[in-house]
Amino acid sequence: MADSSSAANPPFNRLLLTGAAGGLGKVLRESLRPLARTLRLSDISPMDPPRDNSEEIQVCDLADKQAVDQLVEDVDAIVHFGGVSVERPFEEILGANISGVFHIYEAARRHGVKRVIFASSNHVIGFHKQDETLDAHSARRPDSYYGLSKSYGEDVASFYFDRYGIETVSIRIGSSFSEPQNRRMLSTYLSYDDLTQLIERGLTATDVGHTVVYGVSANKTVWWDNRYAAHLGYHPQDSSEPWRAKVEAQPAPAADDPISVYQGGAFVALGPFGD
Ligand code: NAI
Ligand code: 15L
Repeated sequence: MADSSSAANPPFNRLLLTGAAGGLGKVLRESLRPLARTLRLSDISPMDPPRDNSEEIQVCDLADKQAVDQLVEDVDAIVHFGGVSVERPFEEILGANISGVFHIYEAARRHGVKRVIFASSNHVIGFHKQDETLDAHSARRPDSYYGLSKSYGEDVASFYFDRYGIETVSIRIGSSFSEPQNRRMLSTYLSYDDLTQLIERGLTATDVGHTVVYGVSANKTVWWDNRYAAHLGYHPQDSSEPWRAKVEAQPAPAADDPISVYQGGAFVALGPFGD
């Protein structure tokens, strides 16, 4: 694979980014540009028009198997960030996240795509308490239907590697926003630049098989140990510390509030829906 730092000779011809209309998708639309001659951008929601011929826009519902199959045609790698990103009734999660991730891998198999970056989530392990340190081999404890869907996505990634040799880096993203919004996020914060570095390493490192990595910056307090993902060469450059004083000026939540107790914070107490 070519040197990924060279914009003139990017490592990929065509890279697919799903979830391109979302919060992270808009950031990645800019920051992943050096990695491919063409970025194919997709979402169920409208997106800004292509800026030039280095971008392709394709509206697609991940729940539609045939549409996803067409979406994946002629791409070299997939950065799969589309889907429901918060806790919702199971039926909403089912189409976008559960059928959606299956459709992405089936299309990857059919079209010979060999590398996927999967936006997994800390909510796969959200029922662990905040005084525990986890690594990629720690038991999963999903905290929501949403967390269950991401856990399923990791299993799909593992299966498609074992069965078909499609490699995936599943990034258990902590909290990736412009800044940490509360005390919990002082531990879970992932800067946009560190997310971009992690995706770039995930796309270009060799022999990743199915690697699970926690998507977190070099925060002062972290709950996650990335020893089993050392081969990616991910070295976070940022930290939540510049926002600590601002965050700690907020009223402190009660010590027994889920946001103070569980790694997944408030997600552990959402639902049930509709009854
Ligand atoms: P977001 O909600 O802003 O973006 C998700 C995008 O997926 C939206 O633009 C939405 O229209 C699209 N989408 C939803 N259902 C779809 C469907 N059926 N077909 C096609 N597209 C569909 O979320 P955000 O924050 O940008 O997150 C991106 C990804 O990263 C998500 O998969 C999320 O679960 C994951 N993630 C994000 C974290 C964060 O801190 N921002 C933390 C952990 C995981
Ligand atoms: C996620 O998985 C969500 O997509 C995001 O909106 C945040 O809630 C984040 O986790 C978090 O745990 O802070």
